Amino acid sequence: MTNLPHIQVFALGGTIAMASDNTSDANAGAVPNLDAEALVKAVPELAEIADITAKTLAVAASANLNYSKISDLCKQVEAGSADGYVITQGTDTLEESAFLASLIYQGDQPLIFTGAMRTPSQLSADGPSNLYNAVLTACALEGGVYVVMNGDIHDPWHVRKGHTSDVSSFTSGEVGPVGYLVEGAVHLRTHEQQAPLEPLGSNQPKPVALLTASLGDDARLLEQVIGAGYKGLVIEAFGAGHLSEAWADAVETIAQDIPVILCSRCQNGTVFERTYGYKGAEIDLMSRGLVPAGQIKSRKARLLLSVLLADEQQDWHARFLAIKASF
Ligand code: DAS
Repeated sequence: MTNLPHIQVFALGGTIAMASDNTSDANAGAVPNLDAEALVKAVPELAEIADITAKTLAVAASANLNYSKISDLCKQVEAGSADGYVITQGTDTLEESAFLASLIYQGDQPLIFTGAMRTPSQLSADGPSNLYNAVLTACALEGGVYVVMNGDIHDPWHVRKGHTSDVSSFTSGEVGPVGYLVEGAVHLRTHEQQAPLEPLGSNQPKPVALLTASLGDDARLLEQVIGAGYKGLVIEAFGAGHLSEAWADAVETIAQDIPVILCSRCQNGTVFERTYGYKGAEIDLMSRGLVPAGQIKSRKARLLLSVLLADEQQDWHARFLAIKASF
């Protein structure tokens, strides 16, 4: 027993836990194969700041994570007795896992997601420092869900992976990170995190499609959405929320059956609601039943809608608008 905080590390795989499985083939490539114990053992400095326990929940590339894995993770954390939790996973979907956790996690202890842009065997691997910083953050904070990468602390509602290889790939767009780590100390600026949604119980999130508008596309894929069984649709529209006339017509039909959220394929900015009046622009699309997402970005809007639709007794639209207004 020490007086150090107890931090539980849960590993889900990803580049931070990847090495080649094939010693005879130099070109075989990295695969997830390191467990949570190995990740912790590789950073002996952790023993100076926390009493760590480590458990492997998955050894996966993050493209294979899904709602049930993140939901199981949140349940394990809620049932645990550690002072804080660090989740290691692949960076490809880290922004979505952390966001989903921020919607459904009902616990009081901090839940810190991290990963690595470089495998442990690459020069200047960033996994060890990211893990160390994530544990420091879990020790310092009193609650909340955050992403710690490259010395920055991000709110899951804003964070995104913006570069395929740079260690500073994770940014929070116009709002910036909520904090940073330097000289072993956590600096967090005053900010308010969105509260989690009400517990889902046995309700399951509904399938929601995400489609991106692109120049000259004739909407034939869009027309398949309803037949494919989706219960909601998020559109990444051009600019401030604009579609071609062909897409506007197709989407109107879809919006008669299922919720359709209007996002932008731009990285930054708010979806407009009252500026452009041509066919396919935001005013027209709203009159056809589309719901503009404000500043909520498409991948987050998709997960949010999917979870809101889980509870069929509640009005998803009113809840979406309230969240959008508070964001
Ligand atoms: N691109 C890898 C990563 O950064 C793989 C993954 O996301 O699992 O972790």
